[in-house]
Parts: sequence; structure tokens; C-alpha cells
Amino acid sequence: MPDLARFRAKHGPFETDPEQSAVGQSTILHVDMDAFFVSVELLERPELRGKPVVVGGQRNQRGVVSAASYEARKYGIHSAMPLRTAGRLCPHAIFLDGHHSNYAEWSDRVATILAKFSPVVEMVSIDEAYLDLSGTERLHGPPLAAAERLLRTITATTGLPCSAGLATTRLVAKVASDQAKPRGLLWVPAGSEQRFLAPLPVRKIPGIGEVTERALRALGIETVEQIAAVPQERLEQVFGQWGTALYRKSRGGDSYEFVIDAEPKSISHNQTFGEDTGDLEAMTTVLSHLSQKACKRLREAGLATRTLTLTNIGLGDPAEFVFRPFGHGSLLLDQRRSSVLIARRSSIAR
Ligand code: DCP
Ligand code: MG
Repeated sequence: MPDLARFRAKHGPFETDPEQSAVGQSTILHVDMDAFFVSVELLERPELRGKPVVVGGQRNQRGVVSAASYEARKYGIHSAMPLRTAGRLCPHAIFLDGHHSNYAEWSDRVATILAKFSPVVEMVSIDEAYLDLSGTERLHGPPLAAAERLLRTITATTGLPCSAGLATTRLVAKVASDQAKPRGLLWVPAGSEQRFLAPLPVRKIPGIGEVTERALRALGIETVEQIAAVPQERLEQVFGQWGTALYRKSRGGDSYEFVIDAEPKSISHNQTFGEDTGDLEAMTTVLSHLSQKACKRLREAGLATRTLTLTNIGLGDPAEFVFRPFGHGSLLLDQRRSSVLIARRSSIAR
């Protein structure tokens, strides 16, 4: 994993004046790997290319789909769907177990390539990142050309397909990369953000989930354009502070400005379980593995820490366990995703 500079999100006013936004440049690039876990598995099984492939476990297991190939998606299969449902939707789909340490390694390789294109890279998940390409023109050429070369470099170097969106804001760049998938690059020129977002269903906007979608539908709103047509006061009346954000998002703005922050805030490692487990011994083994990985990165970065944090994100009702090997701290496990955060910025020491 290279030393990555990071964006720090900071609230700031969003400029809605179209003339202002037209002078801005599209330099924010959002890169997201296509069907990431599937693509990594296919590196070792090229004969499965073009077939409906599901990663996450076997068709008769109790777990959920981690990733589905684009061919499998044609049958309605998607991430987080029960494996058994996926098996019913596409009986001839190929089901593969996940190999999480492989995905983390490939993610690091992609991050290394990204870092060659900009000093400002934020990996926001295992397979996606934001880059600020402003100021890189002398080295890499205009942002669009650099973005195209970056995608080609990733695919040529790793064999993994990816997509990207280039825009003036993180929000529009992310929506653009999603629209570009698979294997696409979409550029939204400065000044055309609102036109680009207008026809899209509201769910395409990051942050709008099922609940907001339902509330908007109750108001007769289904597209981004229809949100943008509602006065800010009305949105705030219905949604409170979230209404202010919706007003801004529907115009392509996010409430972020970017401040380069070259120091890592934390170093962590995580793993998603293929299926539920209540086996404390198995979980202890996974946590030991995760902490070894995270500590290795800590050592590589020449850092030490006093604080360890264990987090767990899951779908079901959590059960609580005390995780003794670390002496203190409790571990909430719903048995699906477990992650170990080894160091917080405040406790990192050089
Ligand atoms: N993932 C997971 N469980 C989920 C969602 C995702 O385990 N509910 C894992 C598997 C994905 C990876 O994270 O491959 C990246 O997630 P994405 O949302 O980017 O999905 P994909 O990369 O699979 O597909 P896309 O081409 O739509 O980005
Ligand atoms: Mg992806």
C-alpha cells in the first residue's frame, strides 16, 4: 500500500451560480473497479469470462452474494442478495467462494497505480477511490487524457476492468463512474452537472436510499430534475437538514471541499465473512489475522500506536462478545463483517 495523501471532507458553501461552476475544471476523478471480487476470481479462471458468476459462497449456503458478474446481473442478481435467491434466479450461474486476502492485495496494487497519477488520492473502499487531478497537467496532460491512461494502465497492469467518472465534484464524479460501467469513462464538463443528473432516478444520488426514495415518491418526485425543481425551503420543511443536502446534491454539489491531508488518520484491515458464524474461536483467528495485517502496515509506515479499536458492521442483530486477546475493548459481532482498526490518528506516534 503506498503512502496516500487523502482528502479531508469539510463543510463549505456550495456555489450554485452556473457561471461560477463553468469556470471550475473537471478534475475530480472517481475510479471504481468493475465487479471487483468476480474480476479477481476470473484472473485465475479465465474460462469463466462472459458467464454468470457469483462470489460469496455456494448456491445452497445461507450467506449473501458479495459480487455478481455483469452477466449474472442480467438475471437480477446483485450484491447482498441471499445466495439461494441468486441460485433460483439463474440456475446455471457459477458460484465461487470469496478469497478476501486476494482482494485486499489487488486493491493495494490498484492504489499503487493511482498514486502515480496524483498526490491526492483517497481510497474510499476496497475497490474505489477519488483522485484530484488538478495540478498534474504538466506531468500527465489534460485530466481527461490522464484519466483514460490511468484506466488503461490499471487494466493492462492488473488485468482487472474498471470505470471512472471525471467531474467538478465528488458527487458528480461518482454518479458518472456508475453510469460509465462497465469499462467506461464518463466526463461531465464543468457547467453541465445539473443537465447530466436531471434525468436520473433519485436513487442514483449517493446518500439517497430506500427511505428517502419512498418519501420523495410520496411527493411525486422520481427524478433528480424533479428534486431540483422543489424550492429549498420546501425540501427543508419536509426533510430538515437533509433537505438542504438534497437541494445541493440535486444540483451536483456535495458539501465537501478538499483539503490535502497527507497523514493517515487510521490504519485498518477488514474482512467480510462468507457466511454467519457464532464460533468465537474462528472469529478470534480472523481477528488475529486482521491485526497482523494491520500491524504489518503500521510497521511499514514506521508508526506505532497505543489504541486499538474493533468495529463490526453487519446486517443482523448483534451479539456481544468480549474479545480477550486485546485485553480490553468489546467486540460487537453480528457474525458478518468484522474489522479491526489498529490506530487512530490521535494515537499514532512516529
Ligand atoms: N461487496 C460485498 N458486499 C456488498 C457489496 C460489495 O462484499 N454488499 C464487495 C464485493 C464487490 C466489492 O465489494 O466486488 C466492490 O463493491 P462495488 O459496490 O463496487 O461492486 P462491484 O465492484 O462488484 O461492481 P460494480 O462494477 O458495480 O462496481
Ligand atoms: Mg466496484
